[in-house]
Amino acid sequence: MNDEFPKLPSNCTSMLCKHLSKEMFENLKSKQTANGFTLKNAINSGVENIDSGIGVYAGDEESYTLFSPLFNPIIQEYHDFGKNDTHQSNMNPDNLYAPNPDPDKKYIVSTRIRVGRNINNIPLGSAISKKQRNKVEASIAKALKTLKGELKGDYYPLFGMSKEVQNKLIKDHFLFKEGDRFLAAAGLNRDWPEGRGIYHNHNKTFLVWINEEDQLRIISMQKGGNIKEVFTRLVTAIKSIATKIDFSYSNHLGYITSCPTNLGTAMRASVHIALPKLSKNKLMFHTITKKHHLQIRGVHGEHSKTEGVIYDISNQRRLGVTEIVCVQDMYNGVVELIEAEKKLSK
Ligand code: ADP
Ligand code: DAR
Repeated sequence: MNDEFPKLPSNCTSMLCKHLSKEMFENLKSKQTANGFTLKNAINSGVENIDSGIGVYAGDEESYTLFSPLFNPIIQEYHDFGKNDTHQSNMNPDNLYAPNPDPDKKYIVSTRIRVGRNINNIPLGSAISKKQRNKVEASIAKALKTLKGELKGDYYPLFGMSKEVQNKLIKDHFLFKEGDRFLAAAGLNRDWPEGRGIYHNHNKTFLVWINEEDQLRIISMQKGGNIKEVFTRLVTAIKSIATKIDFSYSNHLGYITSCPTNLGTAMRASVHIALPKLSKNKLMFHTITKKHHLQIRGVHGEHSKTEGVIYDISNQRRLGVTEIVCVQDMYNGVVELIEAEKKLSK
């Protein structure tokens, strides 16, 4: 991409296209962060992928202040969070009301709650060097090896992993997919697969992705709808890992992440849920998900298509709300979706 304002087609609906003006581009294009990250680096994913929803990534915490004329309106629009707002964290499971909404296992196939984390004072994935990324991998893997009890497990580097093992882990929803074009255009896939990998316990209810979109994705997941059990396991793991690794955090933006949609709690709490009747009543379906600030994804993650009548339903809000609110948003929405599904089945 050259020094000129990027060619963004009129049908581009990303937040980048909506908020990047020619004047803003001219004012910011010659600036760079201490890690050499530029505006052009930050917007390249949205320029190359005009079907992006957002289209921007940060290369370090400084990106969010240096390029704030672009990031602030995107953060405001996505999270309803202003430039002078502060973020609060609350991960106390006692504050979560979430008795299993599907004890008969008729609707919820599985529950997964994840957070993104990055190491303080290290560039994010879009600006990190190969040497830094390999050091990040080694330090996180070393910290994970100290985990005990249910969290005890092993680290499996992507480098050297057989395609058969890798593809099975992806198919079974445990491992990130490969070759994501949005991440690639953001510089997040450089030197792939070196420095990337997955840690998991014996029964794969606790997993950690290393150096995908963020330096850590800490994940708790299991079959069924025991959302509180999944959340409690995740919080226990986060607290244990935090004794070994200093996470990048600010009072304004919470946990710092590559994508602005993950700032704050960096938490996505999701269920895979079968909704055969609601799938035919889109208005009712989307009215309920909108009311509870929920997002609908396909069962193979972001940008994937829904398979049959099973949907990935998760919280949309991550910044300016606590971790409890993220999970409560998802829980309350799932309760209402199940009620609506039951009514439509009568
Ligand atoms: P992320 O949640 O990390 O932002 P994705 O939406 O791409 O990333 O999902 C990553 C993987 O996690 C995908 O394989 C997806 O199918 C799986 N996944 C997400 N939610 C659930 C769930 N509730 N149960 C099982 N797998 C899930
Ligand atoms: N490809 C980006 C994704 C934005 C939100 N999802 C993340 N960060 N995984 C887009 O702009 O669509």
